[in-house]
Amino acid sequence: MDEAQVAADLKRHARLSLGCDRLSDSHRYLYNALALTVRDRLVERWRLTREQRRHSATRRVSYLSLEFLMGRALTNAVLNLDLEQAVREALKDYGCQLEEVAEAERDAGLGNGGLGRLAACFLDSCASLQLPVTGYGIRYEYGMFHQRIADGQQVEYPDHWLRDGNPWEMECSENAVRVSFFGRSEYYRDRDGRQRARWSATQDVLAVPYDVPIPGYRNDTVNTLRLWKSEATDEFNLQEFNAGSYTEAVAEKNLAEQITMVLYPNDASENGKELRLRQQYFLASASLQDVLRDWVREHGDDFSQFAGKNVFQLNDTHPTVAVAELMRLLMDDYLLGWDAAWEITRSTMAYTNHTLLPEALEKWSVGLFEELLPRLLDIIYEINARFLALVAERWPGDVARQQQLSIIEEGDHPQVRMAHLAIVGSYSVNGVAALHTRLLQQGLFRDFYQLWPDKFNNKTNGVTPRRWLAHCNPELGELVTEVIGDRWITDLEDIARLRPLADDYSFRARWRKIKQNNKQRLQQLVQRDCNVSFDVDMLFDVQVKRIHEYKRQLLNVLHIIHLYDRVVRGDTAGMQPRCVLIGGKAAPGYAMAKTIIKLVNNVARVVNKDPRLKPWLRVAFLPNYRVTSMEVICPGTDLSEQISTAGKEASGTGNMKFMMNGAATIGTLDGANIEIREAVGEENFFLFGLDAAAVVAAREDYDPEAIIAADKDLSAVMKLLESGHFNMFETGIFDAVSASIRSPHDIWMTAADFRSYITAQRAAGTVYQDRDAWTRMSIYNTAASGRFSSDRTIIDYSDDIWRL
Ligand code: 7GP
Repeated sequence: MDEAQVAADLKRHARLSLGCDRLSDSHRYLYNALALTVRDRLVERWRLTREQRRHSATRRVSYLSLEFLMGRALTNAVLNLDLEQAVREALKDYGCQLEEVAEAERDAGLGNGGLGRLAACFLDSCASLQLPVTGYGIRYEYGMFHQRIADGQQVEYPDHWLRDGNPWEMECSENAVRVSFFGRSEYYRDRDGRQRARWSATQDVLAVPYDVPIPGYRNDTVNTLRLWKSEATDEFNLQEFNAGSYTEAVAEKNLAEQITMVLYPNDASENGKELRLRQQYFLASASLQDVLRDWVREHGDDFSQFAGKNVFQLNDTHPTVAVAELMRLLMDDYLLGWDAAWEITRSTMAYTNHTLLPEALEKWSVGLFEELLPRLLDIIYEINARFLALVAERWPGDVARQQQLSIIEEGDHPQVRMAHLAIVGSYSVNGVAALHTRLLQQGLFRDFYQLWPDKFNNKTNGVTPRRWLAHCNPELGELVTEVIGDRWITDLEDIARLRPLADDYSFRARWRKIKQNNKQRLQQLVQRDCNVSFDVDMLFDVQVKRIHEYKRQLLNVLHIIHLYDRVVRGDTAGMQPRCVLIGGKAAPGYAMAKTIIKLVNNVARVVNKDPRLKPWLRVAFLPNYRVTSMEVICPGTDLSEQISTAGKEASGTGNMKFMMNGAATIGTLDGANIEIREAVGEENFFLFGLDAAAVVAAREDYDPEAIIAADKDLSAVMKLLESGHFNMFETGIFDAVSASIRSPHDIWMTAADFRSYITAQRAAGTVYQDRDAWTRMSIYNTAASGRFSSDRTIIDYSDDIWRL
């Protein structure tokens, strides 16, 4: 029935909503008409979901995140609403495939990497589990930059993703709120003689919400992602206009709109820029005001039940100023006393940490805070004073301990430590994989853990099996459904039932055929975007993720150079031919990461143009890696590279997507790799390298020069790298790279893990040559991926932290 209706709606939207009569020229119009057709089916369910929630007594969760890396929405909605048949049918009238039309959608790239994509997977799981969770984020006008490669180097282009409009957002200007900056704190006594504070002489901007529907999987639930856009307030220009300063007035408007103009493209590194702090406060304040306004609408100004009905999950420290902002709103606007406000704050805030890297731990200069958010700094000081009194009680006379734990880092340039504010102001602190949480407890947040052991908990990450298997790998998904039913889509643990089928010859053959088809798709992408010919009969070895030294793309390159060296020397006995794909963006200011991209490209050029290498090795760097490329990459991958220095990758989530799609992992004992290996069994995982404890121990007297000298393969690789073989007319460009490998201070320990990495790579190549053994391993990986569904993660959050 809906089939005819979808077709009719599509026509109507094309004609009436978009006013176009020729759709054939570009898929753009057709895409828009289809998006509106699908959206119609979301809107009613959306309203009903909101309606039901209003009348339910359960707690609601606000997931606060500066990043939501959503990717495309159309195909996801089509899958979750079960509209595929109807849509395909309707598109026949236009002689179009759904896949072609879907290509017209730009990725919503409102995030950098793992942290932002995790937030997106969480939203899908919350809606699919019908949990009352609202995402709160920023509607960046420019998302993650577009990466092009010119002469082997990364060049950044702005991503004006909203240029052609966004059919998935609904502006709700009636729910706009004001957010203040600058000004000063003022203290006064109210009529009852109580001391009160207010923030005066502020400069305000408007926060306007844009709501994005988040459909659950075939369950009629539609949750909300509310993204805030900054705008100038209406009165902003009155005085200036009256004074005749038209241009100044308009300039001020720009200033207000700057706040949500661009996503900061730094992954796991903090950056200290004033505009970034403005973004953080803007999100925190607007979202809290939104929740409080809803509360007051229902309950008046009685906040006694508020904490039982609300949770704010802070996605890393980025939105942590919310701790102080909730205190301010409750005290200054709703006139609660400190103790009542604090009780509410510390029982509604929960904090997730996503990294141990010290450079990513946010600190804001006290001076900046004082200027931009004076009232909030007052509150932070007060929180800190009370907290330090507690520390003094617990460890009497231990001044050093007080300094270590203080929210304020003293010194010539005092700083606000946002992680400390997050821990002190919340009732739950979680890491994102077992090892990561342990390292938080024993290392980074040790003293806090001693103080409040019960606050700390682990929530191992997961990814949504809808996007990351059902949607991106339909052939495999259908095979799985054919043999075990479709329950896995909403209960991924059920996919374990595939395991025995690994013994079935004909099942293995079908499995292999699907992998070949997916490799074909990937091969086409690489041909189109890299102009490199991959061969689907070779092993596809893939590393895609942000470029960072700790992730050690460099170690991967050393392996490539080693293979090159072997082939050139004629040492190819037993060698497995492979195609290596590397992709990812470097933060624009991260010179070493950019040099690594250049190195990958230069090595690829030398390898690919040498006819001797053709039967053995092909190398490509994929430009502009993003969610949509991963949807083609992970189904077509044989070997997943998860090779970070142990103790540095908090969890990893790409590792889970590859596993789900039947890739084997070569990896270190880091992040969720450890749990992946446990789940699939050590015989189905290519382990190498030092573990986290050994990394720390080895650092004591680390001597990479000695390691290089003792290893003739590594010596040969270094020699090639340093001879200029990969940078003939670009003298010296890789000096910093080789210097870092040779440095006794190389904290990434690249040389230390080289030998065991090469050995593990050889083992993987050998297993691959036994097609049946490899296919079994592939099936086992998919079958063991049940734990890594974000549904499981969200159920854990819901049970232990949110208590929904
Ligand atoms: C990432 C971690 O690096 C990654 O290991 C983890 O899987 C992911 O978060 C999700 O938990 N961190 C970031 O993307 C990031 O920006 C800085 O961290 C705070």
